[in-house]
Amino acid sequence: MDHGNVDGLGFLASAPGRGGLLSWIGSTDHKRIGLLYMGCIVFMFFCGSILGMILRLKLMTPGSTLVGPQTYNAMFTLHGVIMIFLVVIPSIPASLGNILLPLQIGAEDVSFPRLNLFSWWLYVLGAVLALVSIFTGTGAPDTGWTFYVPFSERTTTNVSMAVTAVTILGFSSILTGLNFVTTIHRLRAPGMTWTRLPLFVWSLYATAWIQVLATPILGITLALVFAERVLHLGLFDPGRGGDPLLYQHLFWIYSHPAVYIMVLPAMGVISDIIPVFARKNIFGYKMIAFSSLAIAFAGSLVWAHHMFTSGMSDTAVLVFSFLTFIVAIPSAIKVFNWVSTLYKGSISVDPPLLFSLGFIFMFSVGGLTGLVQGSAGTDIHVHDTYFIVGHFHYVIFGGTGLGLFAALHFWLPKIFGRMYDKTVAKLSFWIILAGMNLLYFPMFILGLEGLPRRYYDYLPKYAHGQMLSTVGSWILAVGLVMMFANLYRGIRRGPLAGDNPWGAATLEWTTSSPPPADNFATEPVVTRGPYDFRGVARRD
Ligand code: HEM
Ligand SMILES: [Cu+2]
Repeated sequence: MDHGNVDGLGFLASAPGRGGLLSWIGSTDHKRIGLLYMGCIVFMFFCGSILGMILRLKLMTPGSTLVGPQTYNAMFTLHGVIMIFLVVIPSIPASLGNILLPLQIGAEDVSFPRLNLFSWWLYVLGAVLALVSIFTGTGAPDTGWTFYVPFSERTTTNVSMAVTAVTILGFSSILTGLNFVTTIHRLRAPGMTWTRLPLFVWSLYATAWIQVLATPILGITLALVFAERVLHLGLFDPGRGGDPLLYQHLFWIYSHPAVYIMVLPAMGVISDIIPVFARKNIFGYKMIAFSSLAIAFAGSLVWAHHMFTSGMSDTAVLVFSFLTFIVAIPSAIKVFNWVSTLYKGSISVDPPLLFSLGFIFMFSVGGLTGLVQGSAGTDIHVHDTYFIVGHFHYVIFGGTGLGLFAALHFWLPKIFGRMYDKTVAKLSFWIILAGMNLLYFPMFILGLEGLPRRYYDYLPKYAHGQMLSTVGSWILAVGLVMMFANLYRGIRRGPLAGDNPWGAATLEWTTSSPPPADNFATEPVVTRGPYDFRGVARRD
């Protein structure tokens, strides 16, 4: 049965008498909830990118231009808060994970559909509070997204509301994680053994454990900052006998694992895409599945590599530096296995594969520069310089961002039943890749030359690199607009995609596009692995 559902629109169609907005914001269908997340995330990405573009415009030339220093501080704070907490952390797990997890394991929904909807409402509440914090109180938060004490306790800007917002977002993330762990344990279709799980599901599983175990620490820590501001307890504020290093430990015990909440699902996406476009079973399935868990575990032990210059003991610096290098091993295993899967594959260069290759390239640059920061000696030189800004944009934008774009190009035809223009998609990929590298590569050089991050003004000797970087941001913006416009147009009036346009072997491709409300006409029985392409045809 090909493209059976597009006319009936599957889960996108409203049930008789229950149409309109309410049937979306009150829906417990995991696919609808996933799309609600996706809409919010794309909107927040737009807001965050505009802020980033303005920051870049300000930095194009030295001196006081465009915005004042206080506004600049508020803008990089909001850019960071929006991009981290409202875009990248929920991006793949909460939107595509929600849509795909039940489909990939052959379930009708997640374990707790109402809790799932509640998570989304918490996300909306957190997002609204974060945005309201800009316009209320005595000024937009200006601490940076890390809310470091003692400044975050003493500044008169609206930090209390911002930390409340982030705490609420944390609860949303914890509940999603709980839901996913339970779903994967309990709702797998007959025959869906642990070694037949698609690798995207494995990555969601590892991510969910981090969400459940690490996120409460962020909630508690930021609640304590709030309490300090209101009650002046003196836990963190050295002026009251508190310990600012304690804050940094608590903050990074969450926030380092959080970078794996951001990147593991993207790695899962890449692991699902590469075999399809190489038409080969994934090389080293068990190693990739296991390395997700290993990254989640080892990644929870390395938080203090953010604090090498904070005055910790030398022993602590040594230990955390060593542990940091260990995380590189499971990450490298994945990269090697993806490349081995491509080797001698029958490769079709479709947009999802291009974005995946972009991920591997950008993530490798980000990962290797991460080792520069992981070794304590070199980190002292690059700490708090633009090198860091370059590094994390390569990892989270070049990595997670491109992973998300790969996933959108891979799965939107399934979710909406229609195909975008592939030529435009490929063109937008190349423009995005060029823009990203022109935007972020100069930052490595600027950082090595000593340009500090988060400074409003800079010496003229940095002007050349800053200018290049700003031009890169314009190229990137053109590519992003082109990509989103193409996807939107495809969803609205692209040609019908069919049930399995890429010839993939995971379960979601066996149901119609878009899938019906309860996913499968009859409960699927799984008899083979997720990357076994025997007898699976490509559509064109
Ligand atoms: C349109 C693309 C983007 C541009 C032009 C851009 C630009 C910038 C600039 C200029 C800064 C400030 C650096 C400073 O003065 O310290 C910054 C910081 C930051 N950006 Fe981006 N960025 C973009 C996309 C992203 C994305 C997609 C993410 C998340 C994945 C992200 C996360 C961050 C974070 C966490 C900071 C640190 C804020 C801080 O220093 O507190 N950015 N970005
Ligand atoms: Cu870290």
